[in-house]
Amino acid sequence: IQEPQLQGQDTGMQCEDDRTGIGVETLKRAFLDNLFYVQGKFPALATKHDYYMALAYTVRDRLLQRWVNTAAIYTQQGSRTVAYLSAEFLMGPHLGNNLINLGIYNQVQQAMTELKLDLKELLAKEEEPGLGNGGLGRLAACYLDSLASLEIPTLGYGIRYEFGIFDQLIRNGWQVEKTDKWLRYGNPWEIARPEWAVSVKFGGRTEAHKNAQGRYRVRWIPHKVVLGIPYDTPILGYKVNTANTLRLWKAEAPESFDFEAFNRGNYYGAVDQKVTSENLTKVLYPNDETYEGKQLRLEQQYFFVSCALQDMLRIMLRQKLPLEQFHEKFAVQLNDTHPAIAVAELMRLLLDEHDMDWEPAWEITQKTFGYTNHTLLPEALEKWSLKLFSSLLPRHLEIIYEINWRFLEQVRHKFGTDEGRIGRLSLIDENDGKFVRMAHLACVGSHKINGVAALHSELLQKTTLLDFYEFFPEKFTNITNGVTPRRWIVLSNPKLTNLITSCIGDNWIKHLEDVQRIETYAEDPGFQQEWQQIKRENKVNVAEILLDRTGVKVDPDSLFDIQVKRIHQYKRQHLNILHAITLYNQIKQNPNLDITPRTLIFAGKAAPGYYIAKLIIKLINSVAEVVNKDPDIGDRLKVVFLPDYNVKNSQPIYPAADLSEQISTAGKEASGTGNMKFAMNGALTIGTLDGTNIEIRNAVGAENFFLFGLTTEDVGALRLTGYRPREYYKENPQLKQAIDQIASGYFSHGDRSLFKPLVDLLLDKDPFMLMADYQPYIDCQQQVSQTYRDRDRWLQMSILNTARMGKFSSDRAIREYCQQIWKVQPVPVQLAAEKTGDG
Ligand code: GPW
Repeated sequence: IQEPQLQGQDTGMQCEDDRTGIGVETLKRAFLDNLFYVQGKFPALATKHDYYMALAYTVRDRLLQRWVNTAAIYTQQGSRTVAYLSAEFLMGPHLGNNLINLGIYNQVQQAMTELKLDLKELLAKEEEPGLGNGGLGRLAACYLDSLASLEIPTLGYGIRYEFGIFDQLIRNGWQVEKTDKWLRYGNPWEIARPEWAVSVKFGGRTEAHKNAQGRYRVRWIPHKVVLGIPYDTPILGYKVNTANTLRLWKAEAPESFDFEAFNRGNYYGAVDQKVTSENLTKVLYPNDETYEGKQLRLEQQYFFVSCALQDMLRIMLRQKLPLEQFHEKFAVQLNDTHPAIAVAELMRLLLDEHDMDWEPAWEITQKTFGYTNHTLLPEALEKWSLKLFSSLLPRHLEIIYEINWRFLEQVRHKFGTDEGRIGRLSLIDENDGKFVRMAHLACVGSHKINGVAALHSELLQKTTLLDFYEFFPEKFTNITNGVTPRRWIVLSNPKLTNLITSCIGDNWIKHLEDVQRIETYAEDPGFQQEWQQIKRENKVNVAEILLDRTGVKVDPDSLFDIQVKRIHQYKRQHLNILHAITLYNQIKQNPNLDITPRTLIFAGKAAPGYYIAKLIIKLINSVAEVVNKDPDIGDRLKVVFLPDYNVKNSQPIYPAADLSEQISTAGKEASGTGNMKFAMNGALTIGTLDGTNIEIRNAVGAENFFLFGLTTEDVGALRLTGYRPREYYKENPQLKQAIDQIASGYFSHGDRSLFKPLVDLLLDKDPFMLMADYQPYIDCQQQVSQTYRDRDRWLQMSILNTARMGKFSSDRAIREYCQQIWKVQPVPVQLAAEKTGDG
């Protein structure tokens, strides 16, 4: 895909180093060498997985020089560094991405071909590190790619879950969860750094003592201690030498003398302790946007945050920087409230472990943190019961009380004694039991608070965080999300990449605004023809995947209408399925109906405990079963649920879409990022005025976007005036028929009870207003079908969508974070060979 650029020409001479050279002959030799010396195999005995590992190590060797150099330069220069704290990093497979960013995809492909191997097959062997649930974790991964590509010194800090997000199977139409054993065959991308292990305390009590100056200090006597072991993964930027670090922490039992003494003669007791400690980082909580108040989850959050902050302090001490400069050395970003305990932990470290006084410690803390909010959904706002919190983190609770007391004093000073306001702002929720409000802690402890789309940031200021906005408006800002074009165009859609590059060169890969330049071809018949051809080939590819994984045969010439994302009521997959049923009924009522043939593709996981979401999956599969086998329907409509949606499985999907479903209830989807991946790959969007849909529509032009549905204001007004979903059902025959069929067992072999909970919910409460949005959605889909028949118009719209998506590169988002929040500059990295000019 790209030319080699950094060094190395394959001259056929033996001048290249086996660990760094990127000529085809060198790559082949290095690959076979790794097969022998790392996997201990010769080709006759090697499995596909052995070959994958040998290739991964060959690529890793080429990363290492950049990684080591990057670290050396950051250390030498004492560079200001971004620390991105996130409970989730949904990285996706590393191999393909590293080949792209190294600029050696083509050479490696050729090397493998010459060895009679298929690079695609080897890429497919990589177990994906699924250390995230969905959008939030994937955003962190896109941001690491952009940070490295923009040469910004960065450490990503998180948890090395032994089991990531579960694998999804579909059995009899239901979701079944299977453990994700991603580390089973080893992970060639990480290096353990046990020499930088840290201890993390839990539970116990605190006591006062006096320091050397005779001032009161607090000592924490914990109930247990757990070791954190860092595992580092290099994150290479696109065609730069910067390789930053993703540092994930694994919990282990400490083997201290005390511990052994305590367990003397009790071997089983000692092993039991070990098991309990290591449980901490066993598994990712699979809930997306609902918090669950579980002790282990709070332990995970505190564990990785404490490891990260202690690691930063270690780096400062090693670089001989005074701790008063903490906020100058590090800009720490909180990815939602999952790491918000960092505010109290940094205070504790500075006060208790480094003997600082409150005022300077608090100033440093506030200047250090930025907080990104990712949701307005009340069920996602984390709050921990005081009982749990105090038993696990007694010292942090004391610190939070002190922060709160001082903060509320300031509030009283500014607004007078307004008890209502004080109650709303307090870090402690006392409405119904007592809780620590993590978003409040994050707001008070940060110098900047941002939402992730224009609408979301506005709503934050007007609703969820209104009181905080009134108190410190200058802290609030918006940074609209973005996604990396390296993974989501170059790697996922090589054909489109080549077409674009052949027209305008490859600068757009680093500067996505440049892709605008294909606009001049939007009506060019030759270009349109190629555009269409590529889309068709990408659809054929997905058709093969669907046949292979589901047994359903779909027509690549039908309109591919795709909704892939976590299953959630607010995302309204069930509104989409109501459209499927409506189309089905229209064909059944008029068997000769000349409708635009469609393939409806769904994919996504439901949280294992989210009953209605799982029922929606069952409904999709039940409708699919009836529709797909009905001879009256034929190729005019197919419904498919692709199991086990993850980063790897999603990469072929975006390039194959004609229509992107972004149909959340207005005001509920903070941003959305799948919407960007689709539009960049030339899909048109059908969507509500929600999250980033609004900004995508503004960018691509209203005439190139299918808009429908209630606005956020409409939603609020309708709720206030009394929303009666059943009225819509009664008055709309198409809607009534669809709901009645679901209720009557039409899709469930006559079983009337199966979908009753869902039907009742829609008719009685309909919290996400599907009934109100149904007809506008159906009408808009009719528009889509009409437009699709005008091939030239559709192609023009598709090209313009890709051309106008420049704003939605994560590079743009990261530049904004750097300027507005982090105040951090690029630090270019040169390789020794480049410096001496002999490379
Ligand atoms: F609830 N998001 C997510 F805000 O994927 F924490 N998981 C989550 O737990 C949360 C948010 C949380 C998503 C938003 O739903 C999506 O709209 C947004 O695009 C994405 O985060 C990245 O900002």
